[in-house]
Amino acid sequence: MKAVYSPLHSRHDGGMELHRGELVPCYEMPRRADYILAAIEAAGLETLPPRPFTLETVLKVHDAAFVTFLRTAFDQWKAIGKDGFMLPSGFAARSMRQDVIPPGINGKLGYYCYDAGTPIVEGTWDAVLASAHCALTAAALVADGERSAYALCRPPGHHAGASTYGGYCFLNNAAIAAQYLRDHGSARVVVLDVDYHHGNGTQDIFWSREDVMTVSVHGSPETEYPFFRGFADERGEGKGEGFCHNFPLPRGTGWDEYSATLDQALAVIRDYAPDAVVISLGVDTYENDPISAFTLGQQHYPLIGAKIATLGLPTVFVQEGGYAVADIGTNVANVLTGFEQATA
Ligand code: OKP
Ligand code: ZN
Repeated sequence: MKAVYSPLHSRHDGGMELHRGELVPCYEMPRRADYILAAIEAAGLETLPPRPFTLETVLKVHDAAFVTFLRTAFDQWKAIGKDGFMLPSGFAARSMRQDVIPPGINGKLGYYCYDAGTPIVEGTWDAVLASAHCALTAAALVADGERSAYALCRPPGHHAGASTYGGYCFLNNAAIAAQYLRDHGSARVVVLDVDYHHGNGTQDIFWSREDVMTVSVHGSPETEYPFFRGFADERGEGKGEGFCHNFPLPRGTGWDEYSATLDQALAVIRDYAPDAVVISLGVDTYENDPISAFTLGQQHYPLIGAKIATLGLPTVFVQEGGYAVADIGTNVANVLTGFEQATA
């Protein structure tokens, strides 16, 4: 399997997040990608740089004003004499107006962002765009006939909605990959999200669409981030009704329950009979993950890859979460090699 990687990810660094009432360095840090790169190279994957792309596909899944905001936010921050990292200090929550986009940067942050854990620094846009280009390149490889490809995306993307960001995510790399596949020969695409956290951004983007099904297996929003999405009764709307499937699981879930649930998710995907699948690949389901509470061990990640391979579909893997930094590379490489061995 080919892997796509850009060193520009490291431009997104230096931010702090509000975590349980304290400002702490972000769990989503550049070293994550360094460990993944080392592990996939050791596992024998060939690594390519991303190709250049226009914003065409990005603008099919994200609002244009939102993309402009992400591109120019730090410049506006500097224009008011600030530096460092930007976090919002007020949100457009219930009872607040959603129809007025604040002209100032502090208002804009709260309008587009929905948590206090997703800082923007000077290099964030460069990293975000490179991350999206990694996903697009992996999708292009698969659209051009590769059985599978892996995008080492950082920052991650699955919490980014059509016009919202949060959860360390800015542009939705998996949604962008899915849209690219739709535009290059796949009539039906599924995004299967196996990150510990619900893929609320991906669900938002495809909520009213029947051509891209979203399926997510995750820690229950009753106790886990993003708290307000990811319940089992969310099924899509309009033309998209019935094309969204959520499988929330309680804290403490281990391999037996997890694998049985993944089997159910795969059965839903088979029924839909897609032409391609995008995997939002988070490995924060790992027992040692510092912000998650499933109990999967290292030995389970090849099995996840092998299960995904049973779909027999062109497959784009897009990196999402995983914060047990020292083991993240091993766990990612294990999914990919498990997939390849089951395919061969
Ligand atoms: C991103 B991904 C605590 C606030 C919540 C957000 C977790 C985002 C996970 N500081 N942090 O799905 O792995
Ligand atoms: Zn996650």
